[in-house]
Amino acid sequence: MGNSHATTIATTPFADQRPGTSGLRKKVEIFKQRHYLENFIQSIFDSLEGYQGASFVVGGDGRYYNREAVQKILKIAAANGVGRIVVGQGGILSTPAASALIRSLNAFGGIVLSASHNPGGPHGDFGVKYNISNGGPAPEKVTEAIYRRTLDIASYRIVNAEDVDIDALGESMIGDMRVTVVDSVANYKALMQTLFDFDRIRDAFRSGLTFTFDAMSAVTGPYARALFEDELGAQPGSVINATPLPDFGGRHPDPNLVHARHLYDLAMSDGAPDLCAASDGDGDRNLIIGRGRFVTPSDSLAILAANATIAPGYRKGVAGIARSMPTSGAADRVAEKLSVQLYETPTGWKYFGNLLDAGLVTICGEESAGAGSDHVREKDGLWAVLFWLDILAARKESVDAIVRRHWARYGRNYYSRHDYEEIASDGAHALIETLRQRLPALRSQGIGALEVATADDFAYHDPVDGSDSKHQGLRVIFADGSRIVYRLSGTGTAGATLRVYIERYEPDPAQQYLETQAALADLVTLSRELAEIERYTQRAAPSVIT
Ligand code: VG1
Ligand code: CO
Repeated sequence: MGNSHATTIATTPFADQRPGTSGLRKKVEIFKQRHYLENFIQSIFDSLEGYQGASFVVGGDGRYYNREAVQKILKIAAANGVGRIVVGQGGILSTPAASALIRSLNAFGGIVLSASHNPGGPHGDFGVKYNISNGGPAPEKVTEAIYRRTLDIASYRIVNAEDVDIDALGESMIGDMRVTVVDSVANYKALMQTLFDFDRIRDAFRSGLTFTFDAMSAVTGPYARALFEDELGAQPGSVINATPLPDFGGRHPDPNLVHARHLYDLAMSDGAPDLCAASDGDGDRNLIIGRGRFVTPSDSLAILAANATIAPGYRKGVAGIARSMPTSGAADRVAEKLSVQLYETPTGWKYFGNLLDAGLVTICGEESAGAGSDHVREKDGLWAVLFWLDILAARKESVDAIVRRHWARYGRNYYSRHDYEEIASDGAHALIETLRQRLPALRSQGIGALEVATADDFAYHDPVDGSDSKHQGLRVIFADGSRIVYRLSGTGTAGATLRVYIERYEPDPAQQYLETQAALADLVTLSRELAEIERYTQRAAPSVIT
């Protein structure tokens, strides 16, 4: 077979939206439209230079349409002159495992199929993300080029060939392109073994550490079984919902206090495991709940950074810490104590890539249940869980004790995010626009008796490549360090989602044990009044509070 089998198919531009924070996410029905996926994949190749003959990685979270999409991508890649594609068995690769594989193989890039924590199934969401050679999400200049191409694409190329068997490990050819099907877990597992003390964690399990990991019927099931049960000796059955299902069993694979409520209830119950954890659809998020103690993602980031040298992979210490702007300032206090730089970036993992590549930061994270390090260029759910297990094994203290000590030492950042989902897009944009206009007045006059230290529309200047990203969220920072941040989601697929992030710092240990919403009540009320949320969204209360 050769490229003689490739045909060029006429098509028309289809783009109605820029790819968001994490690639292109749409309803399955849209992706299944004639030429839709094909157009997007061709637009990716059209935006790249010098990839002919090179290797790419392809895999996804196993959701509905994953397998069909893999086959189409293989045929389009072959027709575009790609040299080799490495596919996870069955089309399965978690987002961090795909990132790791791109790096291990020195691949040109990778295509990751996922809509992350969004629901799956025929009526759910699908997504495509392009990752570059460092293993991370494509930076804005690349996603922008892809988007521009989708506006004027006129044809795509595809090889006429039989589907490739992606379930059997091994090599085959499609046109002139080599296809290698690899074990989805092996490379990732080997990487984790270089970072954490597996013997120590094994001993902890042997000595009775109890653990429940919920894979939420999504991609981490096979990874979690291989790592926690087979390799580390956690009790069989510690990993629940371990089989990836195309519709995630009809649930949202979103490890938060709403969609993983059962895990929270388990952690708060009598006889709860020492650690309860979960990951999302594509395996890049993490949820950490100790017995009787939920750990906010912002606190988790800070605690991992503060304890980093416990893990063999970070024994030399951290070069710097990065967090997304809406993430709480807990990590800032740790960076200060460690005398390392803290970088504040816009929301979305792609902004961490340059900092990691340049060696400026070792650990980074987001309030949205994402944490990771320079081992890959994506956030990594199982990495965070292994890190916690290693810390628990080393410190031989409970999650609760570790968190309390952390607060006593660094202070507590009370933190909550209020989401108003699926609101009308016009109203959402009007709210942001109106508030943006009012920021200068807030800055100079304050709000009632409250002194405003900063009120701005967050902009980021990348210290590595010098690029600027504007309009990354409105923030109102008060003189005492409390903050209210407003931004619109870039990952939703229906209407708009307004996210409101609320934070208050409490240095006094005697005041660190209030219920979170109670501790933030005044700021929550203020957040609604300030932006006239009800008026613009027709909602008196948020749909999700995390
Ligand atoms: C959300 C989170 C953001 C995260 C992004 C992708 O984006 O807020 O922190 O990076 O999802 O995560 P947004 O624009 O909806 O707020 V994932 O697990 O969906 O790749
Ligand atoms: Co995800």
